[in-house]
Amino acid sequence: MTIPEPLIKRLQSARSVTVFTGAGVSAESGVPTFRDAQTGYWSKFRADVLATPRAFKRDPKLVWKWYNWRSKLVAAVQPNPGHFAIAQMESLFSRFSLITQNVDGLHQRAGSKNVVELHGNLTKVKCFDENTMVERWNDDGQVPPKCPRCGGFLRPAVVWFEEELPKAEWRKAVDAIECDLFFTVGTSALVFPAAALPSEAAKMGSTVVEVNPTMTDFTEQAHFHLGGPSGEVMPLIVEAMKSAKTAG
Ligand code: BV8
Repeated sequence: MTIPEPLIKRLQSARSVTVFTGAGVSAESGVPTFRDAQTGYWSKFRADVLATPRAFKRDPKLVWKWYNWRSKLVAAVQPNPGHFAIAQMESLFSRFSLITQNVDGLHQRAGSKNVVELHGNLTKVKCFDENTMVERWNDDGQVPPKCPRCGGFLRPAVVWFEEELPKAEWRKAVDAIECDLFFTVGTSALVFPAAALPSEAAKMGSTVVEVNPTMTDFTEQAHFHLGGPSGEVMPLIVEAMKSAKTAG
């Protein structure tokens, strides 16, 4: 794959860049996406069965065990070249924002410093009743474990369906959509309100680049569609940027 010349020119002149990522960025690390039929989480589990507060109230043990399985899977994998390239982009532009829907923490493990996690983080835990983060608890074998303060159930610190997104993170995402270049990488753009960000960016006049091996509901609105895996495309973007800088 080659990066189109007009995009290289935009990269050269860009001062503000935002990268918005979804599960596709972690696919090459071996983390299942949600919708890819052959591996998607949802192909085995239904979101409404496992990723809502009602599901947790109905069967806290099932939901806790599913997230525990996912957090072990994520701990056992490594970031891929796509994560590392995005981490490098942080220092290539005077204003850079990374907004992710992913809850796997792989951007941080690849070296990205300012990661806006719109949907929380699978490796963190909070009290279901108090909605406060919990760092340490007595692992007495109870599933789910209990909050050391109030005795309520602990839950993963992710945003479930029908839960509001964290206000501060959402504010940061909205502030980042007006930029020179907005990359939407590895997302089907189907889960709202996050999925609205790429089209809002295009409406604000940002040049929007979609990186995805397949077309999505958003593709026709993108100024550029780079049809390849992020682990291959994002390093090419960084390479094009660096060679453009050295060429002066
Ligand atoms: C909200 C964390 C206000 C948990 C996630 C009815 C009632 C209530 C709400 C709604 C409703 N109808 C609609 C809604 C809104 C709802 C929603 O959008 N539902 C959808 C299903 C229609 N949204 C919400 O509920 C949100 N909150 O609206 O609050 C409110 C409050 C109360 C009542 C009403 C409204 C909260 C949504 C957050 C859900 N949490 N994750 C967990 O992980 O378990 S969502 C989860 O799914 C992800 O975070 C992500 O956002 C989404 C998956 O999307 P993608 O990341 O794009 O992944 P996907 O598999 O879909 O696509 C992967 C892509 O990668 C593909 O395009 C593929 O081609 C590509 N790819 C594959 N390989 C590669 C690749 N790309 C590049 N390189 C590769 N190698």
